[in-house]
Amino acid sequence: MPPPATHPSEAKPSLTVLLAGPRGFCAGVDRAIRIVEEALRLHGAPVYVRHEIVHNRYVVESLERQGAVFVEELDEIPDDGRPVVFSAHGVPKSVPAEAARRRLFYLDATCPLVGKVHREAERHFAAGRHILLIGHAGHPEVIGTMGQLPPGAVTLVEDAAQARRLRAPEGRPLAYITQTTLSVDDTAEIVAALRTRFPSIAGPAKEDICYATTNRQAAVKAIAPRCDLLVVVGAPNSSNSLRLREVAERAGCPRAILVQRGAELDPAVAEGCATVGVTAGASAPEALVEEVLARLRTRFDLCVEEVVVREERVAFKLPAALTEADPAAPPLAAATTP
Ligand code: 0K2
Ligand code: SF4
Repeated sequence: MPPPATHPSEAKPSLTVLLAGPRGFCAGVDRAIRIVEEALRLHGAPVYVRHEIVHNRYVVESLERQGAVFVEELDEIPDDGRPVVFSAHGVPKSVPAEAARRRLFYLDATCPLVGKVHREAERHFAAGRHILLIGHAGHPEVIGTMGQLPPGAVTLVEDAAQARRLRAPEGRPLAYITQTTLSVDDTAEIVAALRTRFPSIAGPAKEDICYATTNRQAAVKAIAPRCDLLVVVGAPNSSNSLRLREVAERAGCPRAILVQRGAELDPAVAEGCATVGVTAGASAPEALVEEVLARLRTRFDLCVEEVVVREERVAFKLPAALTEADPAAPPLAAATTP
């Protein structure tokens, strides 16, 4: 039997969707989630996790269903011998110190690229330098990085205006380090301001923004000028996701919005648009991108095109405490340098 004819008035308007690539999970997020899952598999529930393992409610709630218990501080955890995992964003040195004092079994899911910044900070401090950390006040990664060193060793610099009026300690050499999830362009401006004021300041070649943050921003820049609207899938407390929304608007997209998942998106927002861009922060699973596309399909006939600006082949090993605990565990992807 031929399919029923569609009345022209019932046809959905067409909408082109440009999917940014890369988008979504990075190697550090993938590793952090696998650490919690492996800890649950090897040790059973509950496994405590200090802070959201990554800034995404869907991820947190799915781990909770498997037996993870999320806390903000170690004093919320009983001395019951259960494992505790530190989140991907890193922790001040006082946290593993307190865990060791209480003889807790802890697993550190700090991204190795955040750990690299911690070691840079320690190296500068050992060389007698005062450290300027470019980052956002109150963010857990900033708290963790500042907490690698004694109070007063690190000064936070949040923007170029602060860099221009900064009063550095007299007679001390300076160094700068950065949060890993910043805006590439804003950070370049801050670094330029610091280098102008302090020409001998030590630091990385550019900044410490990670490969994943850099690539996701580059992908958004590539599609933003072609889009009438850009949807970022990510959480309001996710630094790298918030940066993607800013990058989209600065790169020429008239409107960019952040949604946590499909249900949050009113598809009417795309009414009158010819092209909508979609991306996802490093902590947002692809299932949530699929939800957003499904939501748009309720109102539009989608033509989806993926625009990939860079391939990523980065993977990080799990901590030895997990891999060596179970010789039957499947082999893990070898770590590669970004
Ligand atoms: O972007 P944020 O640092 O706020 O963190 P998430 O959204 O959880 O993304 C993972 C990055 C963690 C460390 O860099
Ligand atoms: Fe690591 Fe970058 Fe991912 Fe953060 S965003 S977890 S630094 S790879």
